Amino acid sequence: MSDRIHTLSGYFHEYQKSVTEPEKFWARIADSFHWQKRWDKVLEWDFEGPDIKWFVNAKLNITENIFEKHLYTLGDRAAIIWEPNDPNEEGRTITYRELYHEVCRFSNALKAKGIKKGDRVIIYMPMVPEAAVAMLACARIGAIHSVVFAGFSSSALADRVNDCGAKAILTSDGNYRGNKKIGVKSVVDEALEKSSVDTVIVYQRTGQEVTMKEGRDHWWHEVIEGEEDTNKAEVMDSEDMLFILYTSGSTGKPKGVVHTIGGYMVYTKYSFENVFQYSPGDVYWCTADIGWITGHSYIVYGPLLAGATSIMFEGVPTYPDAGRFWAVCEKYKVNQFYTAPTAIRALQAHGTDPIEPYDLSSLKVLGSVGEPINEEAWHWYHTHIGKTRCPIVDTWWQTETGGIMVSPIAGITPTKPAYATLPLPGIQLCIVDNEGKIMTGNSVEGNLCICFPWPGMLRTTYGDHERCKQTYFSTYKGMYFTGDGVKRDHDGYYRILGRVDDVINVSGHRMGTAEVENAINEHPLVIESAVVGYPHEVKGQGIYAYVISDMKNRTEENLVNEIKDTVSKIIGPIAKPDKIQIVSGLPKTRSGKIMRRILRKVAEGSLDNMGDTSTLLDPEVVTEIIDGRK
Ligand code: 6R9
Repeated sequence: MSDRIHTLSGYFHEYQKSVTEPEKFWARIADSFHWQKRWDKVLEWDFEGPDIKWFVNAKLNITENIFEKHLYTLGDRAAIIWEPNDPNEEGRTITYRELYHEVCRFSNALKAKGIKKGDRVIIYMPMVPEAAVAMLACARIGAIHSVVFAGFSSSALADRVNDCGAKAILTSDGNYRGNKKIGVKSVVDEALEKSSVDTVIVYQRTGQEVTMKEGRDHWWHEVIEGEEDTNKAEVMDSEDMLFILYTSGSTGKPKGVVHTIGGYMVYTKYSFENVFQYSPGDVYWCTADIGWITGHSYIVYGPLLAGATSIMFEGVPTYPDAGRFWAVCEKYKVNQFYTAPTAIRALQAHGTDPIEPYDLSSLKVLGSVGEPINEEAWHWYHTHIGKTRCPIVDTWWQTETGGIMVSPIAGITPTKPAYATLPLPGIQLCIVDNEGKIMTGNSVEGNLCICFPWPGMLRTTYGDHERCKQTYFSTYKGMYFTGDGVKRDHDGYYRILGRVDDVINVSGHRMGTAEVENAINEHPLVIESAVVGYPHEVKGQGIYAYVISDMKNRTEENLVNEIKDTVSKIIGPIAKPDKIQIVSGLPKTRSGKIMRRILRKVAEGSLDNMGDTSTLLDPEVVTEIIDGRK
């Protein structure tokens, strides 16, 4: 625990050291891990390539740092506490020792099915402990996992299977969510009509009927039968891939962000312990899904590397009622609670009655992640959940950054509503204007970049290094560009202002407008579409789609519903547009570029000043669009 920051001056001191002597700083942090062979060099980097290596030539296995390292001291401590969707179903507590044996047993089963170091394995599973077992079993044998959120459609799943050339899919029969029972294996079956893998392993969760294809599909409980519950972890290089996680960008299909082992391990544990001020024995709960980076870094890897007790929740915040989160906090005496602003706003709408019955006195730290938290939600969270006692850590980071980048250190950094405050040690931020000029001093606003490597950063985008270079390292030379706008106020505090590119953030889920447009265009009657985000009370941003379509003999209502279904089928229900406006044309410049600025203004309802529309091919369209606004 020597790497824990305890005071504000301690934070500034550590930050200073991390900037003046980054290699020495990270070598010190990395020293507390178990390496089979130490590194020859801490860091090699070039942002042009990009080519980034941390802990060069070091050998390790990340799971030895979770298990072997903890077994003697923490073997009987709960690693995962699982809370099922239905509060009347019994939960499960899995100790470090039990988890170790489960991971070994399952990794032996994977090996027996021919899966080996370097193979890609898709995990398409609900929030059950076996999903974490699956991730760690891959890491144990050196297979590269790629978790796909179980709410994605079969076609989104097939795209990912194909893109990474997966050899196996780990899945479940079904999934419980609120009062719904959802088919999961059936989605995999559909995806495998458009892609193929050698092996599918199915965990039985709901007991619903599924079709099993002879030779390809196996039951989880059958493959682990008779397997040893110990093994020797595969020796991995620090820069071997740990996982691929697909995320949306402003163009094209989602890209596979690649994280490698050594740096990710060091960064997730360090950031977890410091940001949340985790103390041994604390019970920590992050409500994210493991399909997102937050679940990877702060349900599974960060907490387990720190020997923490991490709660995994299968359900939703409003089932059976809007008090569920607080019931779970009381039940397990949660100390650190980490959720998304969209969940806070959704619960805020139910008032404070659902909170009343519960004792929340165990809470010490509240966290927020995924999107900017508005001041109203911040105050509600602070007052009604934290009883003004608990610091809020508003953590800004991304799939690409691997771990938290800008955040208060709980209880140490003075907070300010809606501000992510200050960078963690090792994180060198800069704000640049649209020409790429670095803006120095305080009270400035611009594009957020990072100008020095940190251990948790992405290394490439799977199968397409050029795309990684273009997307992140080319907009501003010599810097990683985040895609976010930011303000540094008079105190030097950072406030994230949201995306400056064509990425929208719906309920904390990242979506590319182009990706949604492509899905809409799959409807046979759609001629063209344009998608923008607009402010939404609960979701943060909603999806507004303008669609040019041949109605044939459908009513508008039918067409709109069909389009929504199409998007659901192609991406998943989370990408369904909130509003669809059928239009006869889109505002385009003479060069054929859609003027999104205008579409955004109409969607948000700021209709008085459309700006300069003189370059439009057909200015009439704007009037039509305003008149037909949804
Ligand atoms: C961890 C995660 C990344 C994008 C990011 C930004 C937004 C995340 C935020 C935040 C303001 C915060 N974002 N945390 N904006 N304040 N505390 O969410 O990763 O799914 O890749 O999304 O989310 O716009 O660029 P990811």
